[in-house]
Amino acid sequence: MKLPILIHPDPRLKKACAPVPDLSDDLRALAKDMLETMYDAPGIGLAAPQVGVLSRLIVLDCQKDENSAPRPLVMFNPEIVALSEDVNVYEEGCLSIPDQYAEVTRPEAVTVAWLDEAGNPQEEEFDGLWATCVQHEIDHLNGKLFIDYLKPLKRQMITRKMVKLKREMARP
Ligand code: GNR
Ligand code: NI
Repeated sequence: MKLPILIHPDPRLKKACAPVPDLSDDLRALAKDMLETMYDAPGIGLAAPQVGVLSRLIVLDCQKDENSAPRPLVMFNPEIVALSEDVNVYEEGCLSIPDQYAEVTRPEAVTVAWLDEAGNPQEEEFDGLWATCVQHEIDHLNGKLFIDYLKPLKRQMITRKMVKLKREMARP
């Protein structure tokens, strides 16, 4: 089932999310719906708060090359356990901030620990777009958006555009 994505500004996108204490069938079903919503958008990642659920759950698939097999990842309670000194600049976007893009500097590589859908602990190092995306998603779990890295004036400009967009979307 495809889920509606919250658009910034929304108080739910500013909240720190709670760790998932136990995996349940409901949470697994939510992860499946989030993947469907992400692929449909289309996007390369999605965090639970973007669909109004304040739990530490993200999904991602940065395999954007048409020829390679998809690699959907579901991460419960993801944590960055190591990061590189080297940084990378990526032009980021966000499904909660449609059609707005800006360069963000982040560590080039990160090691992430998480629980998979079966509840098994996983750990993997990511680089390139995967590293950027997983950091962007974990930021969502801490109430942080990519525009929070921008200068206040640029952030304000984007927020005003989103307020206007939401007003237009709400009009009959
Ligand atoms: O689809 C998305 N693309 C993207 C591009 C560059 C850096 C981060 C991202 S994540 C984004 C989907 C999204 O909003 N996830 O929270
Ligand atoms: Ni996002």
